[in-house]
Amino acid sequence: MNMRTIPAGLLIALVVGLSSVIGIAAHDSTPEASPAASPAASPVAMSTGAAFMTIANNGDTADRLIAVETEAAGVAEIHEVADVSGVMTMRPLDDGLEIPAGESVELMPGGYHVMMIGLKGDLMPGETFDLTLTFEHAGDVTVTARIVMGNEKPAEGMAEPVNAGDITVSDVWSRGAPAMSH
Ligand SMILES: [Cu+2]
Repeated sequence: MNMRTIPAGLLIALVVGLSSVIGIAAHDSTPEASPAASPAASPVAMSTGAAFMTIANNGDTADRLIAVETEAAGVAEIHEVADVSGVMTMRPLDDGLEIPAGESVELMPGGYHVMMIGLKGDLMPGETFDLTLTFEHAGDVTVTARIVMGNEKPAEGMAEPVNAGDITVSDVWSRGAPAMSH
C-alpha cells in the first residue's frame, strides 16, 4: 500500500487510535509487571544492611557514638548482639556506644554494628557509601564504607582513616543483611 493514498485525516485517526491502545496497554501492564518482577528480585534484594568499623579514642576522656545517618538507608541504628538466655539477639543501644579513653572499639559481625533499615538501593559489592557518625564530644564524622559480599572484614580497599578530635574511625565496611541475622 502506498502511504500517499491514505488521507491525512485517516492517518491522524490511526495514529491517535494506536497511541491510545498503546497507552492503555502500558497502563494495564504496570500492575501485572510489578508482582512478576518482585519474586525475581527478592532473593538478592535485602532491605537491611549492617556497617562495621574500628573506632579509636586517642584522648583521655571517654566519648560516645550516639547517632548514625547514612545516604544508603532511611534509618541507621547502633546495635549490639547479646546472648539473652542462650539466644543470640540484637538490640539497639539506646544510650549509644561508649568508646573508652585510650581504647579502640571494633564493630563487627556478631557484635556491635550499625544497622541500616530501609535500604534505598541494593548494597552492591565493590561500591561505597557515606555514613555520618555523631559523637558526644568529637561531633560529626563522615566516613566512607566499602561494600563487600561476604561476612568478613575485607583485607584491603577501604578508605583512609578519618580523624575528628580524639576520635579516629577506620576500616569501614558494609554488607547486606537478612533482617534477623547480624
Ligand atoms: Cu542489628
